Amino acid sequence: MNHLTKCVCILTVVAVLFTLSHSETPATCSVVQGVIGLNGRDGRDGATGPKGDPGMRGEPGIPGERGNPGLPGKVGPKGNPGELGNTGVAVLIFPHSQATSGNKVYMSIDRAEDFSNSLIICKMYGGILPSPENSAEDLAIYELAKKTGKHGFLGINDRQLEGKFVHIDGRPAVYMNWRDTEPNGQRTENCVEQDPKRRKWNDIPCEWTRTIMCEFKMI
Ligand code: MAN
Ligand code: CA
Repeated sequence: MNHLTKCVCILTVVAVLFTLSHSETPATCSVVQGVIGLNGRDGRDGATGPKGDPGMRGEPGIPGERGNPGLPGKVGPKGNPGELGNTGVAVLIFPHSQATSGNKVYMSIDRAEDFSNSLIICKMYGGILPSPENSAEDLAIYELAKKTGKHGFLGINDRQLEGKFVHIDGRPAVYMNWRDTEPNGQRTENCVEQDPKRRKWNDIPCEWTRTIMCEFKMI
């Protein structure tokens, strides 16, 4: 090919390219489609939502069965010693000349008083004037009188009603142990003494003084 031919050919190619690049309607070209790309990754999870409202309160449950009883507690501390009973006090006050019958104890004090004062003194220490209900008690009181060697008042008396002998609490005296010819005092002798030598009773004036004997009950 000569130069001129080459020149014409180049110009033709330039003209075609110029026309294609400035044409409103692009020139139809055959395009080969590429392979489809891979799917993208899943998106990230959204932020955590706000906390929900609390649920409704449930119905109360059925009460359980009662448990077994607990074990007993420990043994408590030892208590203080008890107070001295009447008899204990009486032994301290009347340390001499005791005699007993059953649960009754008779004691004397080396002092003579009339019936009323003797009554008060025995009561003061939780006792009474000796009031024998039977032969055994009368014997014990006699033994006490024998020890002191002195006569002593009994609680039995007829101060309220002449000839009706009663105990301090008003009960009629059932058991009695009078000396022969006693009681003979009528209205002047309304109290009773125990004889320390003969184990017999005699009625005497309540104003006389006699060695104090008292009766206490042992509990
Ligand atoms: C004598 C007797 C008793 C009487 C006393 C006190 O011993 O008559 O009966 O109680 O004297 O008078
Ligand atoms: Ca008498």
